[in-house]
Amino acid sequence: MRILVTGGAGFIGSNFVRYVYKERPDWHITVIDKLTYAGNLKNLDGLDESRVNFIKGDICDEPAIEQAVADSDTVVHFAAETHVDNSIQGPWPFVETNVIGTYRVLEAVRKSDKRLHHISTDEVYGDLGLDSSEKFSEKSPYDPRSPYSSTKAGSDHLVRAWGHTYGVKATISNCSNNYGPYQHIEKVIPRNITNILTGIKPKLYGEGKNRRDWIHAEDHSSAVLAILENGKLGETYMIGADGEKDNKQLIQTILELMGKDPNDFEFVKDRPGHDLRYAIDAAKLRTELGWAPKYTDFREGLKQTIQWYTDNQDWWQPQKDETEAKYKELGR
Ligand code: NAD
Ligand code: TDX
Repeated sequence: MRILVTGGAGFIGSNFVRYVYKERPDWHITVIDKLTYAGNLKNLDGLDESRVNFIKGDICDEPAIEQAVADSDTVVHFAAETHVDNSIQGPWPFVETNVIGTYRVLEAVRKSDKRLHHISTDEVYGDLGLDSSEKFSEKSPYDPRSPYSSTKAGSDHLVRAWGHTYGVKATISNCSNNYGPYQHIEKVIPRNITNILTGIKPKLYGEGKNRRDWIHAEDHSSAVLAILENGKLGETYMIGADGEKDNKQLIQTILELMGKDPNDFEFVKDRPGHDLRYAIDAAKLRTELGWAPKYTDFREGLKQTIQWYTDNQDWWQPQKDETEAKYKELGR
């Protein structure tokens, strides 16, 4: 099996490459990644070059993606612009990579008749009420509310249409918020772990009441592999691990696990259009494909993640000042 992973030098893509490398020793993995600010070749350090090869390339570059797809048996498409705050400041790269890039990937798999799994997000369904117990499922209506989520929604629609019209052999998954090693320090968990490690107070947007449903990136990876191998073509699967927390609880747990006063954080300006709550019902994935998460104890997963950022300061230090300078301009 020759698998092509787009965006495999990013956070979840590299966790997936590492997972497949470990779980499927007879597979060959090719990563195609543009290495934007969010991609880092160090995320693939230590993997044997005879089993993993890397192409520095843009999924919007038609000949490059066509060739990479033609040389593989199956494609898992992670490459995207992913940070909501960036999408509010400058939406164009999101339209370009998430919509046009996905179009290029689809045309390439159509041309060489390859299997595709498309990685998407729960944010395409909009948000849920803070006090409701409702969860997103495969049947939830699309209602994206940020430039990021609207471009991911657009990419999902393209994938479905290419399956329906041209018979492209595709599946889609919509996952909740991921955490774990190799996540860029712009995102809430690594930002605030590294804030604490550098003597900066953790920052909570608005009143800290917004809720996210956390899953470890390794559990996301095992779910994607299960769908790739046993999912039904044309189907969508929700991925989530029942890890719902509000942002204040999250920051206080990080502070506590790092031996700090749980109230030693500060509130900052809210994100415009800030989605209130996401929560996932992953019953279809669990019952039809027999998938279950390994990281069921969030505190334990968070503890390991804190340890990873503590042990790997060389990995994130070079980006810390620039990342915080960008936030300072936004008042966040
Ligand atoms: P990330 O920002 O850490 O990594 C994205 C990777 O894509 C980077 O390596 C980047 O260099 C690469 N990339 C960007 N534009 C490219 C282009 N034009 N051509 C080739 N490569 C390009 O993102 P992530 O958090 O790992 O997210 C991966 C995927 O998972 C995305 O599709 C995202 O929408 C989805 N997702 C993320 C989460 C989450 O919590 N992070 C949750 C659900 C779904
Ligand atoms: O410092 C912070 N303080 C804070 O309170 C930051 C960076 C964020 N927040 C809040 C905003 C959100 O409510 O924490 C929550 C999580 O924020 P992000 O890490 O930016 O993630 P989110 O906006 O929820 O989107 C993420 O999950 C779904 C990923 O970035 C997306 O790519 C994915 O699709």
